Amino acid sequence: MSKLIYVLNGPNLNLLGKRQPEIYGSETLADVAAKMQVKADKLGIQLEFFQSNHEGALVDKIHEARENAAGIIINPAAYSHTSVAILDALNTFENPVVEVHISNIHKREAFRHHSYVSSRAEGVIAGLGTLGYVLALDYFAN
Ligand code: DHK
Repeated sequence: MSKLIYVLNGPNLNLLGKRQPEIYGSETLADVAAKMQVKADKLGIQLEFFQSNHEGALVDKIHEARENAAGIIINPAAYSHTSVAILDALNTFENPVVEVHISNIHKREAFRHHSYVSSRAEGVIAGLGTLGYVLALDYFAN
């Protein structure tokens, strides 16, 4: 059976493509999902996509991932910088986690420089635009 990877996106990423395109680019989240799916098909990986603007909904999805996912690719968005709840949920997940940020959070405001999730993630990809999500799939293929 092929590996199942959960791709989780946090608040405001439903507006990708419309929201501050000078920072986050012009692709929509559906475009990102489509290009990840093309890559995942080549790698024999199955994907489950989920986006929510709600912290608890993301926690619930991480709990679901505990039951069946071989890994998680997560862009927690603003919750990266605030959410102990998402960190705690990821700490209950036993398989690898890759954190993705579209922008380089270290080049931006100081409050974005710290991510709670980074202390749990096997790796962090930041600043490579939406390519970061596709590169995270390569990690899981290896
Ligand atoms: C997305 C967000 O929505 C911000 O809150 C983060 C992240 C950065 C990104 O670059 O993908 O600070």
